[in-house]
Amino acid sequence: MALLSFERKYRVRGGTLLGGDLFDFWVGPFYVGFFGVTTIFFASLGTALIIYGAAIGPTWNVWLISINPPDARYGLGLAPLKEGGLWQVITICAIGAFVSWALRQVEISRKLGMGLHVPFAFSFAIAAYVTLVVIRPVMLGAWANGFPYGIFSHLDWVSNTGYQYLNFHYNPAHMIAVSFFFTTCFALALHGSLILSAVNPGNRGTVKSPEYEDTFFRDVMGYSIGTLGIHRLGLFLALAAVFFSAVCMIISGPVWVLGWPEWWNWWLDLPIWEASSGGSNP
Ligand code: UQ2
Repeated sequence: MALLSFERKYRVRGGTLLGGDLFDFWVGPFYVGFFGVTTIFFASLGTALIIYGAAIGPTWNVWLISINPPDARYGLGLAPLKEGGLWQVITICAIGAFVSWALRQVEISRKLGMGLHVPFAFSFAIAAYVTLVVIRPVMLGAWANGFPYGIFSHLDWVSNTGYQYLNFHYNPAHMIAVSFFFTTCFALALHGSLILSAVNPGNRGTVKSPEYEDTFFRDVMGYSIGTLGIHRLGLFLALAAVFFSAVCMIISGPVWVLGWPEWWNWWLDLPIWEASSGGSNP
């Protein structure tokens, strides 16, 4: 409130995608907008249905509560509410809330005259979720392949789905995703520590400018990626990690149904070995 009394210039009208001026207002610090309303709607309905699902379930133990997808015999059809239908409606609510949130980010970005990098980045997270609960189940022919909404149950799903392919660490896209996750951590550790070293240089030290940051890395390794560059790199690394995570799940089942260690037999099956061994499939 105090902030907004002298920063009114940030509360400009317009930039909306839908609803025009109708929802173009704030409630306290929050921008509402058409997609603020739809976010509240989907999130509230989804949460209420999760609580209802817990109420008709066997436990109130928060670790064990689980809203499960339908049995495989329902295929890609609608299931009765108490037999996976709840999971289906909750999934629709979740996607509705996530997409509404992304579109609300778009409206706010447009309002402020900023790029759409934040909703673009968030859309990768949404796509990863949709990959697991819609795209992969549809490709496999049953909603049963979605993951259950529960704390322990979703962990069990991850473990079971992994062991279904014997050793998931042999999944090539999983390898790439993990490498991007590690590199993301590496880049953020470099960046976070560099910024703090420049801005918080110790007792009576003076705050250092970006030229010092460049100089540090030029002295260390002959190269600085730059203040804008490190953020481009960070965004790329994080989104690549999420993207290859989705790829590693899409190829598990729809593309490759055996154990992932076996996938590497393509190497032994190369025709160049034929004269000496005949490969793994003689
Ligand atoms: C940098 C720079 C920053 C940074 C960091 C670097 C001034 C404030 C961390 C150093 C990063 C490099 C050299 C890229 C490393 C590559 C990978 C794949 C991790 O130069 O410019 O800005 O924060």
